[in-house]
Amino acid sequence: MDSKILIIGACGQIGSELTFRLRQLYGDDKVVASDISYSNLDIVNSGIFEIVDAMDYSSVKTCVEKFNIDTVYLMAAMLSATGEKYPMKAWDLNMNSLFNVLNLAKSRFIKKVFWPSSIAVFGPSTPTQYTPQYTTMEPTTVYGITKQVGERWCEYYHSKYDVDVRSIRYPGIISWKTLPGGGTTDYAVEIYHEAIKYGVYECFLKPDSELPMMFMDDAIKATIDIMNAKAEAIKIRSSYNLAAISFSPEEIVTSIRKYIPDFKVAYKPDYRQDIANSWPKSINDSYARQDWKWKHRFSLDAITEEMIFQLSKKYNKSYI
Ligand code: VAH
Repeated sequence: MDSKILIIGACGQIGSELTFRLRQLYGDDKVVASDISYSNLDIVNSGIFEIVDAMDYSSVKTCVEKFNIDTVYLMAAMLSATGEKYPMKAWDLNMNSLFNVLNLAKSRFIKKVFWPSSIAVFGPSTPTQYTPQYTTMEPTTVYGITKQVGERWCEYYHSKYDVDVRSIRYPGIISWKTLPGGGTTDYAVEIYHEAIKYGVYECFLKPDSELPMMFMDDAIKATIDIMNAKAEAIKIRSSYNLAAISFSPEEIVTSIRKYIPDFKVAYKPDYRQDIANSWPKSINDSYARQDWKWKHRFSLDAITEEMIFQLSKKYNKSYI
């Protein structure tokens, strides 16, 4: 049987769009989507789908052997906001899933691994503007701690066991197909849906909370580009800084009002404000641009145009 790609966490915000893109690139029969439940029927009903418990080594190994998997994209994780509500569950899911996949690669059941890190690895003592690849990293969220420790384990498995694991520190990601779950940057997705549906939104961050962000199409391209790069081009085996744009809630509101002039927003910061305050405002991703020729495409206004266009169709509204 030809070797195949496995996406673990395929029902999630990034996992679902990554699954569709990989199927487009390599064929439906070369891509196995998996998750802990049938939570995204678009994914479940559009190709090979398996229930896999990322925290259970034998569950992952059974799927890898059943489909002759050689490449794994591990997209299952508990994100920053939910992780603060359930710290031990976040640690268990985010770490055990990584160890399971790294150990399968160490034992040569699989050849290549993608594992997502995040700008959440940075903390309040990190320089906030144009945050460098190498700098102080004192994350104050459980999610950020799991990503910082996970990066160290990825680098260790590469240097000690020659595991070909590649990683990106994702910024906040904006998409229209699948709602995100449990993140601090989720406001930047919710705001478009609420603007189109109701013309009003209650934002859980302050208007000037600038954060690094990226459109999903850019994130998917970066993910596939780093995995397709020659091994010798990947000089950083912890995780690469990756950036596109940075904006604040008030800037995204200004962009949306170009299509929905009377869009109204109320700002009611909650516990996620403290998380946002601990993260950088912008990221220096020069190593990714240098090592594997990364460059982003979507500006804030281009993101808004695409989000308004697609969500107007989804909700049968006519803003474009
Ligand atoms: C979160 N969307 O908000 C994720 C991401 C940089 C943020 O890691 O937790």
